[in-house]
Amino acid sequence: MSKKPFYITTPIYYPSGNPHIGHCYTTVACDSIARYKRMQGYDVMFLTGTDEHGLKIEQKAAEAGVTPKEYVDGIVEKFKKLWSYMNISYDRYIRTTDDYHIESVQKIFKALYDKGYIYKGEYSGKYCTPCESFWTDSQLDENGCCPECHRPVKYAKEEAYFFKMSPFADRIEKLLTETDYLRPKTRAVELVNNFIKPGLEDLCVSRTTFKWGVPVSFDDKHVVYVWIDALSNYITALGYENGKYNEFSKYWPANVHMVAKDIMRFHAIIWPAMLMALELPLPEHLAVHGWITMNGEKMSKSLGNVVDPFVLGERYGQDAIRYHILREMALGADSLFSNEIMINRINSDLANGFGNLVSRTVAMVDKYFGGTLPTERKSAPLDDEFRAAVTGLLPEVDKYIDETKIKQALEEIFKVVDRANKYIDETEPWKLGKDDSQKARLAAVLYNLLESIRIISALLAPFMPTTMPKVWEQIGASAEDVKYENLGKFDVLPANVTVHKGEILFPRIDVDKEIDELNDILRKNMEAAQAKLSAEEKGEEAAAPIELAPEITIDDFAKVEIRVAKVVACEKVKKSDKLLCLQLDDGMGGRQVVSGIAQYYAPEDLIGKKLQLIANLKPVKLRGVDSNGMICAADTPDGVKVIFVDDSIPVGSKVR
Ligand code: ME8
Repeated sequence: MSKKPFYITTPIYYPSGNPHIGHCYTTVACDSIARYKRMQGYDVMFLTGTDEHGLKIEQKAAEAGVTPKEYVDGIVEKFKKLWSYMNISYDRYIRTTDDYHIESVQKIFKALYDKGYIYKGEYSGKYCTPCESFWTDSQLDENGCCPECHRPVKYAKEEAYFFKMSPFADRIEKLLTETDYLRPKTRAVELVNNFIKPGLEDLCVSRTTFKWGVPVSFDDKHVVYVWIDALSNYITALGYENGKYNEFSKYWPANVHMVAKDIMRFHAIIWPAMLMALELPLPEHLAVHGWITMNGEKMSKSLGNVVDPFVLGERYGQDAIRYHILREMALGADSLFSNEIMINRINSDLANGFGNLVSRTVAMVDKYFGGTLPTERKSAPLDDEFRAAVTGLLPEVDKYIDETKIKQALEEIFKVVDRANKYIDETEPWKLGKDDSQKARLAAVLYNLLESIRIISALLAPFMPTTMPKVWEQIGASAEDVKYENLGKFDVLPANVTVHKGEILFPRIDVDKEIDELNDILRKNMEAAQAKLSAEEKGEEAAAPIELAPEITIDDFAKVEIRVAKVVACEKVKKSDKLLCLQLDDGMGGRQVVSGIAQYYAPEDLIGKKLQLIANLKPVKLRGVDSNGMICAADTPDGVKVIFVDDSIPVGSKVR
């Protein structure tokens, strides 16, 4: 019998800056579960995407001098590039600017209005523009600022549509406290006490103060405000109320929505309320994880404390990064990002633990049997316990994946890695290898080890999809051997299996050297990100890092003769858009200079002005016109600007 399809989603991310390790966590976690479920034979739909509307995007685009769509297009490319780099196997990528999504959102909004769940009212409160959130006074931080990004909030008031939440309060409370919807369930208490018990407040679902959003179809002064637009993505992406896809009945309700705690409330209360109002089935699970934190705060673009996944991936490989973030984060809790923890984890689990198990085993098959195991094998009582430990792994990992507890799944797998390394110590194959009468025993030990590696690597493949096929190559496992059906039993590899020594899977990292280097790189990246942020806040372009030309001596500089000169005549060079021909009084009888500044100055802007002339530059012809020297100008973000000098400085004066 074929299995029920499996549907898993990440949040749709704001394309308001470069994606960082924090975004990677949810996406890599969902990817691993999606891959695991595919391995189990499920028909999987793994959805991710971007949440592209809102005031923040509109403002950023205006600052960058592009349309909001042009702005988000650029960043969406960066997200997609990162997902491809991190081997994210999403099946669908939704953008809330996609026409089909807009069509569905308009219909959903209208349906909720027609059913009487949406009504028109007025909104007032403290508003944080960068976070696009209204906050109550008690939610503000100790300085009266936004509790999320700690920037100032302002009082705001506007006509708006509201979504009536109260009719769903009882059902939502039951959903959170009596079912397995919310994971971890311990978080239900805070939701019930903070939001449901005091009386569910109606939700503001439209805005009139900006335009970059889905227009309300029956009142075009309003655009749909973030949550109805954003949350609907989980169903519009399947074709709900649009003709683009026809998979709603196949995949809905979702099995797992995974999000971080900052958007738990929206997914635990508002999303179920919306679905109840639309009379749609509810998703099975909402898995809420904590934040990847750095220096005590959530890693986030708006705090500038972000770590670039490309920098880490280039140094340690994508799989090591995937493993590290998955292994550190327990469902519901935060996890601290630190280079030390990451490097130690990679060394202990991947280089010394699993990598070493594979390389030692393959090397021993090579050394003692020329790469191919003999079929004659001799078991020992110890083997049974070892085999049981390895074959017992599959149901454990299955269980943790079904509970969306990835950290625990990996912990179980690595317990068996440790068990296998211990089996090597217990059986001492190097001693068996010295004794010809022990060849059959040695073959049995090595075969058991290869079998354990086959099972472990197949179970690790959803988490580290690039490295595991290399392991299969090394241990001589075929695609069939690592199929899910073969992971609960031994004796699957051919009795006379042949191994192939290969590259080191996870090179050991020199901790002291690497930590200094990496801290330095990450610090520089973060400083650049923070400088860019404060420049953006001031509405400026971020300054590119300045790279100086190689050092020169004073004697080198003395070779350059800079003199003050006055422009006495100026005209455009014929058939050139770029060149102006200047006649200069240089205090030495006059000269002609051609300069590439026609795009920035009209001839009359220059006549009568004094400037700096490189007077001893070798003459050249530009577009057939003689040029004797060069005038000094600066490259600025607004184009080239000539360095004019004070009129009181006589022509011919030397500049030094
Ligand atoms: O909230 N640690 O988008 P967003 C762990 N568009 N996860 C992190 C993280 C961190 N430091 N930083 C971000 C939005 N994330 C809305 C969602 S859904 C209908 C709309 C992850 O770009 C985490 O999954 O702010 C969080 O929930 C998500 O990014 C929010 O990303």
